[in-house]
Amino acid sequence: MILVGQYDSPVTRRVAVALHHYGRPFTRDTRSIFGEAEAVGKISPLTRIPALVLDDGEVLIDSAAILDYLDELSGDRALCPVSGPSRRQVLQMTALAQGTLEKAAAVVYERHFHHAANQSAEWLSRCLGQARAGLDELTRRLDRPYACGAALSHADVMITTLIWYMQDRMDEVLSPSAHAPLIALAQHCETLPAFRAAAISDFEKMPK
Ligand SMILES: N[C@@H](CCC(=O)N[C@@H](CS)C(=O)NCC(=O)O)C(=O)O
Repeated sequence: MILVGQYDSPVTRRVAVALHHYGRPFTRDTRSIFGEAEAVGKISPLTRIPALVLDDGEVLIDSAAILDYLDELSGDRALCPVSGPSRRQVLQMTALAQGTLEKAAAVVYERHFHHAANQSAEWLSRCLGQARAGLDELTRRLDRPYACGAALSHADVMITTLIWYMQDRMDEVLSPSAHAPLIALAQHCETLPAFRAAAISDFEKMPK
């Protein structure tokens, strides 16, 4: 399998963490969605990452859909319960973290692609508010020691990669006090082998 995407993309890194957690060997295609958009677009039709190229050449896109496939292969080791309230809890926490990321990314892209004078203050304010609300709600719903109780799940992975993104790109909504439990969870997860194996190299970062 080939994982397409750089690890400063939290949704790409979450797939990488799961691959390592499940012990699935893979290689990487780290070409940039911005600098090498044409090449990435030939693999991933929306020119988005992650994409996972399977050994027979089939290409899977979208982190949730990719993880659904990997979970199916992994049986009891899956980072999401197969059914019931615990599955809903993991899926909802993961969706909350992923939605928070989307709002944070909207802010980052607005600032990156528009000069200050052309940025929409109204849009930025809305997205920042939504991102802050996402972090507040994630903090409120934490069911420790992990995000959804006793077992590591996709929610922990998404929260951890989200926290890195917030700290690296726009820590104005991440509060060291109000969101301390989320930050502590991410710090703990970063020490786990699957996360360490998916460490972010300096080269794979969006130009500032
Ligand atoms: N829902 C998708 C989101 C994928 C996504 O937005 N990836 C970003 C990188 S974090 C991307 O490719 N952005 C470039 C673009 O949308 O043009 C997933 O979970 O895989």
